[in-house]
Amino acid sequence: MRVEEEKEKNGKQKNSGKQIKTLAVFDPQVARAVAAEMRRQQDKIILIASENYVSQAVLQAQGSILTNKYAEGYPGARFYGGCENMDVVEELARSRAAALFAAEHVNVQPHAGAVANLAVYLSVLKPGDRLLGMELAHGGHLTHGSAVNVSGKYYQCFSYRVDPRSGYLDMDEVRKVARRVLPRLIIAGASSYSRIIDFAAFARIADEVGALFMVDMAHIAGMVAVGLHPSPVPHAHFVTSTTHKTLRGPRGGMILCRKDFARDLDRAVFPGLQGGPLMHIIAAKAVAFKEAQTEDFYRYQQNVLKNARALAEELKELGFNLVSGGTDNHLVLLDLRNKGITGQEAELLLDELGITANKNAIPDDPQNRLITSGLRLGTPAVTSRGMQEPEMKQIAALINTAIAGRKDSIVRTRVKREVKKLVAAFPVYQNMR
Ligand code: DSN
Repeated sequence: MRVEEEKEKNGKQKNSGKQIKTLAVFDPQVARAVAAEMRRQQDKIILIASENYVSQAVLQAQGSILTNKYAEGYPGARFYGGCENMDVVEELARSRAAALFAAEHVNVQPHAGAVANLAVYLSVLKPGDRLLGMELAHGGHLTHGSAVNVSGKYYQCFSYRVDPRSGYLDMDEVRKVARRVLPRLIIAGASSYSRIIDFAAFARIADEVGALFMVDMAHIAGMVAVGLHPSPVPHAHFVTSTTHKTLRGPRGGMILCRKDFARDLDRAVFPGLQGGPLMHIIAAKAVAFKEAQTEDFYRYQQNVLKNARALAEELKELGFNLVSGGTDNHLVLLDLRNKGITGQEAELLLDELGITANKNAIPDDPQNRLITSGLRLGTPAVTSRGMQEPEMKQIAALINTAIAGRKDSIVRTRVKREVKKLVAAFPVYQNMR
């Protein structure tokens, strides 16, 4: 044992006569960056609504030798020999996701959420067809028809917006736009919308105008998995998601769809858009789906929601304006205009003090999208490290103090110190180097 440890320390192991060098020995530059990132993730309060900390089991699967295997095709129908173990892994991922979300068909191969969305478009749209999604500047996503994205270049894209006064989606307005545009595909789903989306109402509108209906549930997938957010699956022809946000799996995408669309959808993913699937990531997805079936995961999602409400309430008490006035999910969107600071300034200031969040456009933002008037905050990551409502209140107070006292170096030092104390009490990846 001691000898093994010694070898490991030297970063060298003997294997069939070949010397295997660890990352630290072979590439200290990359190793140092990874170690520094580990410290950053430990030492900062991460409030980026789309980020999380995966479990060691997910990390292990993701870092496994499955990365060595080509497995183009699908279980039972591969283009390479030696895929028997890949079939096991992909079947596990597919069947677990199907059970978790009560889906008729699942494709776990998309490398990312963006690819998942594009695969749906490729499977049911022709170039030039009309697509209707939520406006990016009102909380939608780049891949839902933004002019700078392939979706906006290959299809005719239209968008609906939130009500500027309430900050809520107005389904009468969505219906009006849909009736005017007559899209082939309607997309619901957002990256900075803090309210429940009425998927049934969207489905009725899609039905009325003869459109297909897709939901991108990337942000809310974890809550949907445990039934703490209404599921889009019964209402939509397609549901896409990433697996790394509230779902707390590896970085990647997936698609759920109805049986009738399965064949074309699978073909759109492979060979339409991708070649070999990332089997190590698919293994990690399988692990994450298993985790999502546990009681612990249910409690985790409950806490994500409780924490977001506590953060929102406390920030309101402290005089912050919240777009839509609050939250029903894992995120809060602050309108910073009454605080005399832009989103960009707030992001930089807070990160310097140890709180990481992202600047974000608010509906009809007077600032451009690199500056913005908003800040998006989310609770998935801090909840994964065990923080609860008292800590959310503390974080709200730290944000307030930092912004109010940003010109005072004594205040800034005090905030930094308190952040340090807080993160030290909630370690991440203990005992890992
Ligand atoms: N970039 C992600 C987010 O932060 O919401 C969405 O893809």
